[in-house]
Amino acid sequence: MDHAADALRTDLMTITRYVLNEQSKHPESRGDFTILLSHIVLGCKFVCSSVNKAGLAKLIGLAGETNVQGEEQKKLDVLSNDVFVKALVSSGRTCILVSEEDEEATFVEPALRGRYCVVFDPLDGSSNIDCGVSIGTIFGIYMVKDFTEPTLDQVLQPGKNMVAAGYCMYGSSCTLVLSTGSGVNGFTLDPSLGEFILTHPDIKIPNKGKIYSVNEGNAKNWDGPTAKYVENCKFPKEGSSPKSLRYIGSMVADVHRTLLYGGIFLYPADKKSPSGKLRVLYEVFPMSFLMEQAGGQAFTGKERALDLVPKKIHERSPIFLGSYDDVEEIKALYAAEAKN
Ligand code: FDP
Repeated sequence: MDHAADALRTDLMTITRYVLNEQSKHPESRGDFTILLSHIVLGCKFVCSSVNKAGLAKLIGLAGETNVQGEEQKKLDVLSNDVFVKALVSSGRTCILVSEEDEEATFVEPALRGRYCVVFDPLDGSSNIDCGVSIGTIFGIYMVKDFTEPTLDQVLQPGKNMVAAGYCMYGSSCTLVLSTGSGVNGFTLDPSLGEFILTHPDIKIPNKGKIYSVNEGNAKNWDGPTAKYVENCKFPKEGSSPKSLRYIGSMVADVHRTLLYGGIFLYPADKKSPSGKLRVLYEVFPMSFLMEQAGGQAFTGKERALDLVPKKIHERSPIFLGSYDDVEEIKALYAAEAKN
């Protein structure tokens, strides 16, 4: 790579320019998606700025409430949720919002309604906030034909019906990874410009990776295929090298590394949590959508993750996602178990 040329790069592909370019490929498009995305981007910039100064601005710690998942809400969780809900409603392009932080879906008032449903986790990995580990926002977008009478069925759709998905990671840099259904692109926030610039065009996950990522503290409660898979990662057959273990415990950061370096991220079912931990609509679906768009796979232990049809907005599912060949291995183990 020519770093000197890179440093002098003057033709900046901002996320807005990128989405406008994509929009121009669809002459029938009215720019609604571009407007919606600009409101999501604004939310991400606000949360990024709040995360960066959390310690200084006394944003660390608990807000004193418990959310629908029974988890204590952090001040930053509450703030991020408020910002995203307001940004999405005021875009005038949404009709239903489902947030990890809100028990019920938000139905946007008629005057501000548009044809998109947005499912999101405003600040995922929040147990990592107080120690400064990378956290992120995850979102998925559905489009509905009729938004005059919005109903919950419009968001209780399989993930394969999403029109776009992405996440923004608040880490050593702020990175927004987006797919609108034709590949995956990564944009890094240039704080001096206040703009997300295309830095990771057309991300493709390696077909096989050297890393597995799982909370091994749950191992005693795993089912057979998960236990066998992790055993194979550590003690592979026929002299191949063992995989390295990396687990941050913050889904956005663990999935981001998996997407760039390859390997597999697992949050399986276990005896204590038979449906796993991660939520279908705003964790499993967006990340599975991105993985497939980057050439990887996502599997629930039973089926392709994006084929799942959720019955409730906060439903959970086990998930195995990452490099194509690595996910094939766990699929084979579940298939073998189903046969016996
Ligand atoms: P957190 O509880 O910190 O909000 O679903 C939330 C999540 O983090 C994910 O970001 C993360 O992958 C997972 O939970 C971590 O769970 P464990 O602590 O059980 O490993």
